[in-house]
Amino acid sequence: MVSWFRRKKPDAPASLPETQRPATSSDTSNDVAAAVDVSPSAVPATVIEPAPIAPLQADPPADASQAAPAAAGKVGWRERLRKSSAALGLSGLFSRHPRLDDDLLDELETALLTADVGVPATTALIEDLRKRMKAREFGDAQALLAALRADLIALLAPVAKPLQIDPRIKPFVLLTVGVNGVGKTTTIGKLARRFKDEGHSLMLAAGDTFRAAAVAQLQAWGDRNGVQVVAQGQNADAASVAFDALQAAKARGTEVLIADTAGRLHTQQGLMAELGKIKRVLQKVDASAPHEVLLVIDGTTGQNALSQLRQFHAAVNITGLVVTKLDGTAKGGVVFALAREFGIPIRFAGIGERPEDLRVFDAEAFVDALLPESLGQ
Ligand SMILES: Nc1nc2c(ncn2[C@@H]2O[C@H](COP(=O)(O)OP(=O)(O)O)[C@@H](O)[C@H]2O)c(=O)[nH]1
Ligand SMILES: [Mg+2]
Repeated sequence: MVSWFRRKKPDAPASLPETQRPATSSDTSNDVAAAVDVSPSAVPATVIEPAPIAPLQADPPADASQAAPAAAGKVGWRERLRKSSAALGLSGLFSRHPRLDDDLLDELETALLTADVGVPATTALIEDLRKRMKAREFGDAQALLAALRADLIALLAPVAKPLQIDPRIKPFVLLTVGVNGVGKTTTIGKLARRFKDEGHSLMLAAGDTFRAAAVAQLQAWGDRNGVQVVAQGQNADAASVAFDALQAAKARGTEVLIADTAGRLHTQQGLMAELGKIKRVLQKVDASAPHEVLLVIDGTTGQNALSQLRQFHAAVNITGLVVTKLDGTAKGGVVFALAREFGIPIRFAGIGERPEDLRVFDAEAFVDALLPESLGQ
């Protein structure tokens, strides 16, 4: 399936025309443009070197346990997604309705809607099962459950596309966006750990200059993983932090640069304008940057995730998703709604707060974690 967003040019302009942008004091696009045109040294950034600076690894670590995120199997998913599977409540449902009839489908429909799978995806799933049930395709409820599993996996398969770091692009720039509190900074910390374990050299840019704590939080993750963090003070211009970081990463031959951003500014429009500006300023250093724009979505927000994706996509052309907090929600079904409505790749799933709790999104493992164990998966 060719996703519609892929047909967009990577350098498509941000959807907000300049005239709509609020003239807040923090909106200093002209200042940034000026700063960009003069020597970059005019915008001093602090490159915070972690102490001690860990040597950049050329080879993957010998200790396989460090590669836990990728290696961990389906059991981990099931344990962590207990709340979501409780929401689907399918085990109980099938024992209450052992007969293949409309009551079973009605209750299944309610279960899917409750888990925030959304009306269009739920309707499509139920209609498919109803047609096949009428055609006597299923011998028993267990067969219907197996068909549901296959349908759910088919819905997610087109978006289960892992992020590939193109080694020809140096630095490969990841811009991380999303509303406040969704888990952007935590995800960046987990990604830093993952990329280090994979042997990549990397740098982080503290682009959430709106909150002082956000810079400190990113620096803590950088220290923990021996990764350099480029930061300026609080209220610094986020675009100039990103610009400095990309210049520094380029000068050092760093392989991956991950930029954090604010999730809240004085206004929502101001935030979208700032993100668009960060993207344009990065493109002054490398016309192909950012190479991945990751929208981080909190899995507990339910259907609101769809409108967040719509807004951020209009501003910065989202190329991948991270759905976090799937361990703590009964609304993980929103993943199906996102897949059906947008077709944008889901790169990672956050299923806990530990560094190893960021998993490459795996459609089968996710679906099996939601379904009763009786399927034997
Ligand atoms: N349970 C759980 N908590 C998470 C996950 N990802 C992030 N968090 C927590 O969500 C809170 C907000 O995260 P933060 O990274 O600061 O969000 P940001 O504002 O988007 O940068 C923190 O307490 C994180 O520990 C996850 O996958 N599972
Ligand atoms: Mg943050």
